[in-house]
Amino acid sequence: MSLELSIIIPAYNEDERIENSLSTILNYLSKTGLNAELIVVDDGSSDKTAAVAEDICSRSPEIPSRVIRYEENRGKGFAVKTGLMAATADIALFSDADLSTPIEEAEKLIAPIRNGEYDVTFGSRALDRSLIGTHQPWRREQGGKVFNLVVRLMTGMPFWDTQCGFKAFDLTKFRPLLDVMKIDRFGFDVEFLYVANLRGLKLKEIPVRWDNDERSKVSVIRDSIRMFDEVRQIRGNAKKGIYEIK
Ligand SMILES: Nc1nc2c(ncn2[C@@H]2O[C@H](COP(=O)(O)OP(=O)(O)O)[C@@H](O)[C@H]2O)c(=O)[nH]1
Ligand SMILES: [Mg+2]
Repeated sequence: MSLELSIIIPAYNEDERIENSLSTILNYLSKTGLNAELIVVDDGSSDKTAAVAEDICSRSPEIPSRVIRYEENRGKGFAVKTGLMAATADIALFSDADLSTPIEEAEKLIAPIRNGEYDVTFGSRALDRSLIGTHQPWRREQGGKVFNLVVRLMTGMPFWDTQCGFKAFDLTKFRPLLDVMKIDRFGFDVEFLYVANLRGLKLKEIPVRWDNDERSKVSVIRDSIRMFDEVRQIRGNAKKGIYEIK
């Protein structure tokens, strides 16, 4: 039977959280019979992330899995792109390593791609707030709203939450676009959606559950400044025509 799905987990210093998350995903795959591979991308962690991931994966030899590791921390965007390039199924899903969106929500994103309705589907915490169990800290939540407003104004995209760490792709259509992607850190989601939209792919923002894990790796000040700068770069690149088909 051919592979239906590649699940990609970008991971930076996740040796505390990843064991539980990977076990949950592997159990979900066994239970549902979904024919998927699991790809963990260790983004230059200084802890035991890769070793822990390899150990958990080796306990489920019936499920194809791989841990990709590089030495230098390059950012979540770089990690996700590395995973998408390595994926061998036609549909890929990436998820944050803490499974703040439970893996059971995967079907909501995958089904519309499988049936050809959409090419990129992405989780949203803005469309149905009743699905949020544990909220992000107030400061992060407000920051997220401001960020999304800026994204709407600067890119003209009609979405309410570009940053949820749960997104799926029809790789037959999305993989060729990876060549023009420039953003390696947390602004990469905006670039993904911007370029996909520009190139005529069909995008759908889908409400998903979210139970925030407080052990965030995001530094509010440093990463927010970088993210706004990355959105500015995306706009600059768009004006220069970098994202157009050559
Ligand atoms: N902070 C951070 N996360 C990274 C990086 N590279 C990959 N990641 C992964 O990106 C995801 C970010 O999740 P998390 O820290 O929980 O962010 P939050 O839930 O938005 O606060 C996790 O899966 C991280 O392991 C990086 O350079 N920095
Ligand atoms: Mg998190």
